[in-house]
Amino acid sequence: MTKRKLTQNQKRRIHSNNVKALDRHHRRVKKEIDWQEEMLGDTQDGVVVTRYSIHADVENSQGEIFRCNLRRTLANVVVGDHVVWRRGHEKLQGISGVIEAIKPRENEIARPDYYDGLKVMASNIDRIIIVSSVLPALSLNIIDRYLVICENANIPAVILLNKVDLLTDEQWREAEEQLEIYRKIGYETLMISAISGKNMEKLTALLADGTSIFVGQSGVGKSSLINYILPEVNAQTGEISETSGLGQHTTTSSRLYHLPQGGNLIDSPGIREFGLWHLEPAQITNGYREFQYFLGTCKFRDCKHIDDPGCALREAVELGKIHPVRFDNYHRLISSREENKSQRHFMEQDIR
Ligand SMILES: Nc1nc2c(ncn2[C@@H]2O[C@H](COP(=O)(O)OP(=O)(O)O)[C@@H](O)[C@H]2O)c(=O)[nH]1
Ligand SMILES: [Mg+2]
Ligand SMILES: [Zn+2]
Repeated sequence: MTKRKLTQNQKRRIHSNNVKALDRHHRRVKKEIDWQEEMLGDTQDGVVVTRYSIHADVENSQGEIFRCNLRRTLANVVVGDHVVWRRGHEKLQGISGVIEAIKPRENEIARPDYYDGLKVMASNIDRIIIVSSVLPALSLNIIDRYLVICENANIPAVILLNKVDLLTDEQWREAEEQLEIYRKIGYETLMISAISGKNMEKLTALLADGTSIFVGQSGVGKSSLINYILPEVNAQTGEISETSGLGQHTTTSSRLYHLPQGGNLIDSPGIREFGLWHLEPAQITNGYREFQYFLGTCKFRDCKHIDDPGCALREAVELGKIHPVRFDNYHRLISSREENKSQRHFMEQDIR
């Protein structure tokens, strides 16, 4: 008998059928409540503060939290979602109500899932905090990759440089110069230390407004920062990685925390280190905010912005209007994308 090779699509389909069958099984075993009209009160507004596999905790306008079932017809409900829900007249099997609808999202953050394509992880985010550090060495290339994601998701980004307690005066000045590249194009930056507490009051002030989320490579200090800000979260520090490159899930749920000084922090181990998904070249170009002014003024409409004659971006670099490091990183990002047509490779390739 010859072994038949499954195509990627067939594998995905099999996986997805499996997941659906398991889901039906869980619902039967758990005797999921069939909420009927007469068992429920009026619809009301709420915010999803924790998402578990089959439930979600919803907070009402008084700050009370109710564990809810999700209507089967609902798309993926995520932390940060504004929802319409109904409270049951009685609590049944520990469940207080049911989520009926998700309100339109202002934005969402997704990460690549090997089987399901892009998986939304959280929504309605006011700011993504990109954590980088001086150890492993500060990489502007990685910062740029995260910025491309933030720009495409239309979420403001703040760049943190952590572990500055390890810098000599000389190194401090060099790091400041590198961050200056980003300040010049309008990003907020902050040099901090989760160990010495340097500038942590500036970070907490920043977080006091709106909903924030931390992202960044493994080892940069995200868990340490979360523990500093919210000791009760007790995030594991120093671990190798919370997700595998294949987008496997951890059992830890995503959660929205209210900070003592105001503001919210969404902690989702699954997105702290989310991979870099397969972006189209146009999206990568859109991810460079200072390029936008010059785009469309290149001599050739199909300018690749490499060595094309009359390239407006290159001219802007020569005139000092675009930083050469950003332009180089842009080309690296475009070419690494071309070398790795398959999403899996793109996600796993060297981001160091
Ligand atoms: N020197 C120094 N080390 C830090 C700082 N923040 C975190 N670390 C260390 O860096 C390592 C990785 O930190 P962790 O919070 O687990 O990083 P994560 O992978 O981004 O969550 C741990 O050994 C931390 O103790 C800092 O500000 N200064
Ligand atoms: Mg961590
Ligand atoms: Zn061009």
